[in-house]
Amino acid sequence: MLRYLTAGESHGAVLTAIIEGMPAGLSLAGDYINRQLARRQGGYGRGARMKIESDTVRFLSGVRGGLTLGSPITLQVENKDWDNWSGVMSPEPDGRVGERVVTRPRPGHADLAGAMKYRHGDIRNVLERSSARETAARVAVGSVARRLLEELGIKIVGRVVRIGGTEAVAGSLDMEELAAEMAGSQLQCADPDAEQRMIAEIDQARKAGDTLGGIFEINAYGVPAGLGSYAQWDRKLDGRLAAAVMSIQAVKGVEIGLGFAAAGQAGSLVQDEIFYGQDRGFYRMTNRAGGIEGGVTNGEVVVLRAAMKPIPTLYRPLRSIDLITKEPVEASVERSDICAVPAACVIGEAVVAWEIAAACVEKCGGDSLAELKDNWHNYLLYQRQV
Ligand code: EPS
Repeated sequence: MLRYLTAGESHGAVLTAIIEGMPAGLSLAGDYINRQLARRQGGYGRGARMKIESDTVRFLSGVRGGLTLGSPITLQVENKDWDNWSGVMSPEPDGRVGERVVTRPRPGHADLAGAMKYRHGDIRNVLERSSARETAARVAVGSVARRLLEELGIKIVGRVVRIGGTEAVAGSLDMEELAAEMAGSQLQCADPDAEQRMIAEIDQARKAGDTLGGIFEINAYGVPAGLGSYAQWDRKLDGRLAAAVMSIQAVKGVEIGLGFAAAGQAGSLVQDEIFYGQDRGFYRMTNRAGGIEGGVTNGEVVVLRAAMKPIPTLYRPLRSIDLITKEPVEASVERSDICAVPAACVIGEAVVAWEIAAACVEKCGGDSLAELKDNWHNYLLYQRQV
């Protein structure tokens, strides 16, 4: 079983993740993870914090000589901003925690709900962990999963399909074409015309003291039929993918395949008819199911879309109530991004990679990569024979 936990505050010393269950013998280099971390930091519309950080990973356990050991892997990403926050965020009782106290909750953030839950009088105790800074750790973890999936011939590609009021044209689902169309994009968008309009919208939002959300799509290529299970609710892969993506900060909706659009169509128009060819086995001419039927992959590309709401920290703040005085106030203004949909798309890739890697390990087991690959190979052979 693959599992992981992350820890770390946004302005704390470091972010940490511990991964357990990764097979031994997987080649893993810091640079490979750093490339994904850099992708997450980019995207037009990010704020000043990203000029301070240059996220790089350090392995503290579980990797030796460039190969995983099969023991727990500890990943660490330093917060460069710690230099500016070591007093305010000090774990010691004689630190400066009385400074930069936040008492004006931002509507839409975890601020008020979190303070009520944990009985905090300083919202900083909430926002430091609810912040999307935590996703740097999840991208590092997802990169390890992505490396494992490469060994099994599975690739994960995300793209931004909407920012604010601008929608990208549907475009190709072919992996190579999609990657080529996105090369050089500042928004991980495969439609250059739409991208120009998206950038203009972000500029407008910045001027207006507002923020923008959007929709990103994650495609998983090379996934064989039979991952996940219909047999129990918590083994259904669509449910696990939806939970993983929904848990990304500011995501408010997830759909797989036709998703919400299927609800309004006739049953004959939303399924994928079944065909068979000697060379390719069972296949479909359409992919309305988004590659998953009954919680199980069906051999088609897994296609998932997520809606991200606009970031709740606004430079032109909304009305709120002070946590302590209970007086009407304007919500606090923290430094923030204008639009982080491209970053969320990279995070989406990471969490989808993790769930699919976990399903692969469940299907084919393996304490070592060699054993996993043997079992995987046999399973693929069987698939072609049926
Ligand atoms: C965030 C606020 C900003 C973002 C941050 C998420 O941070 P700060 O308050 O330090 O300027 O930059 O995102 C990251 C640091 C990151 O790495 O993605 C928030 O309030 O959630």
